[in-house]
Amino acid sequence: MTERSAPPRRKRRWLVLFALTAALALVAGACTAGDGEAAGSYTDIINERGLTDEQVEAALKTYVPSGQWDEYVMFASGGHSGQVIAIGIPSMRILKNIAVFTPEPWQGWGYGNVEQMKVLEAGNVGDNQISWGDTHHPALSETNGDYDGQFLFINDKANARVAVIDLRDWETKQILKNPVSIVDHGGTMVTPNTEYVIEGGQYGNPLGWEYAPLEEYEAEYRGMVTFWKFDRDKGRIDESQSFALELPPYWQDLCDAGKNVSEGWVFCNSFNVELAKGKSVDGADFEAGVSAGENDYLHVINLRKAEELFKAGETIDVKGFPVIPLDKLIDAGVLYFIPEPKSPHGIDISPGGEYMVVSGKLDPHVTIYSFDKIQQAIADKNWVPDRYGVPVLDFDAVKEAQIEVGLGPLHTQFDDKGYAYTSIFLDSVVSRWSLGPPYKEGDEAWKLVGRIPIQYNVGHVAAAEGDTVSPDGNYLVSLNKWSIDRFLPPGPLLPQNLQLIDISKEPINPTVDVTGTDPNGMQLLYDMPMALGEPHYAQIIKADKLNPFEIYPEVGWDPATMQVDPEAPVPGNERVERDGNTVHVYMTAVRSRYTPDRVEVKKGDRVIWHITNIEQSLDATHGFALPGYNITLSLEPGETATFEFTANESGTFPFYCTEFCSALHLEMAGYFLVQP
Ligand code: RUQ
Ligand code: CUA
Repeated sequence: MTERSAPPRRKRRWLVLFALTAALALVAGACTAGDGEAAGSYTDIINERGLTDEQVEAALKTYVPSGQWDEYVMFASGGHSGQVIAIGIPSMRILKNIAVFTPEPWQGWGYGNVEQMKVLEAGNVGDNQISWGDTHHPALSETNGDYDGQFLFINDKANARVAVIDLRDWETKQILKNPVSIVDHGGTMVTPNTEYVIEGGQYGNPLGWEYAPLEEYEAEYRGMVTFWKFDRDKGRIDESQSFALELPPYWQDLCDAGKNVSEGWVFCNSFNVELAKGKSVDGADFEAGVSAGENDYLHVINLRKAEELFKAGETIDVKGFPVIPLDKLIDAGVLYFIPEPKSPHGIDISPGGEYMVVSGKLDPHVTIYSFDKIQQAIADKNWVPDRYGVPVLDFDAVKEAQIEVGLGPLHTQFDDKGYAYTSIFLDSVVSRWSLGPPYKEGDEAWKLVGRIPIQYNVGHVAAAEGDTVSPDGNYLVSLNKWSIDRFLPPGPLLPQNLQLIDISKEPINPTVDVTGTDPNGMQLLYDMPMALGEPHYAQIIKADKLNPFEIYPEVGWDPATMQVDPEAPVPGNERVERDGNTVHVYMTAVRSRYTPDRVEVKKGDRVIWHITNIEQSLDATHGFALPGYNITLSLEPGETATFEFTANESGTFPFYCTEFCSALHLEMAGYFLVQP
């Protein structure tokens, strides 16, 4: 086997910056002076392609030369694909589609590998196998409110499930089905030290989604938020330490965890305080019924007190899962509401935890609440109870500011300069506005300072580390729902459009007009078609915080346990053993052969097949495909895997390696023979 040296480990940001500066200088020279040998050719290219100065600048800011790495990695939800998509920034190159809720053949995810099948099967609903997900909100693990690069969580809205991905190998390790709700939305978010992974609900259902007619909505239906306890040492959610809260059947939407001054509190918005039941019951469809009222409620949750109730056993049992009932939450001061104007969406906490920002989908403002004022209103008992008895805090007492940002505001991110960025769906812009003290003081506070057009209909925005305690600024990605005319049309199903925006510069003017567009210092850099599903949210982490394995640490590594499997086949102990009607295969893979390369069984035998890739070279991955049996594996260097099946079809089945691993890759094959 040939060895090759590993490329340098550290990200070479200074190199990229140097290359960028040098290239800019060259182009500047080419455009202005027009002299020098190479200079003329740049001008020719620019002229031939008809590029403007701004387009050239955008190209230079996003170009990452061959062999160099991106400064940031964005983990975007994969929407309907049920996966997570990792994208380098600023190049916008896809690095990996991490298989999560949906079987994925290249990674061999869910095609026979016993440990992977267990992870996927844990996400089944009753007897129904669920082989897709609607991923919405990825959440990187945090330490002291900052991304630590260790784990990634993601929810499946369609079936109310959460998954845990280990960022040592970027593989899914755990999937959990929420026992309380059949649909979720407000997940996943983490508390500042990843003690809990938050999963909020969405459409109300009776607890455990038992049957109840819609006429009994008010009495029988409920909302929920679940707190999954994360065990960082094990790298798994600990179900036995997890619990949920019973909430009124207002459609809980997004959640965010408090941080710094508001650590220990959790905030979730909602949008069916009207308790609309649909046309069949109310005479009004959900669209009209759910948006009929002036206000919905921001849910303010004291997580520490909720945890105390859980530990004291103040719970009811729903499908074997502990749920703290609503009356106990009210009595113990766990739950408060705050009115939110006009079909709210989004809840985002400022970096220092002082402010809670919500948007009204039908209101042109963002509304900002103060955590101090919320605490004061609670202390003053400045509330009236809602129909379920939950205290509704006085809006004016807790409001800090309202800023007009445009039509259809949704989600907000933050930068390092005291600005917030709100996606504006209907106007198709991202609005930049300034925060109040301690970020900006006096006249500079609470002001709209920029509106950059995007193409088109933005949902979430993601800024570099833009929801942590220390945002980076630099870049923002607008995750647009419609692309319309941006790309060559691949038939009527168009890709989503992820647009990269430079937010590193200060605004030029102090204020802008809310009816117009004025990027005012922001610059659109790049359009990336996303053709795998609808990425909802994304998080952008500095690449040098990630420290993945280059190869598995030892030969025989089991990614399920993140340890060496003592039973893993290794060179010298390869064999085929029969035990009654069960045949055990112990196989190794290395360039360019399987040992053994012939396995013979009888029809009806149970086959338990172990393979170790004994390679220790970077990127020396082997595949394993068994035709006719729906089995495909990806065996990364050092990895061991086991698959099981019943040899129910007799015949001759050549198996082969599916990764072009060497010059003799086609020879990496063997025969599986099933005697009739
Ligand atoms: S929210 S539809 Cu993230 Cu705007 Cu889900
Ligand atoms: Cu191993 Cu191709």
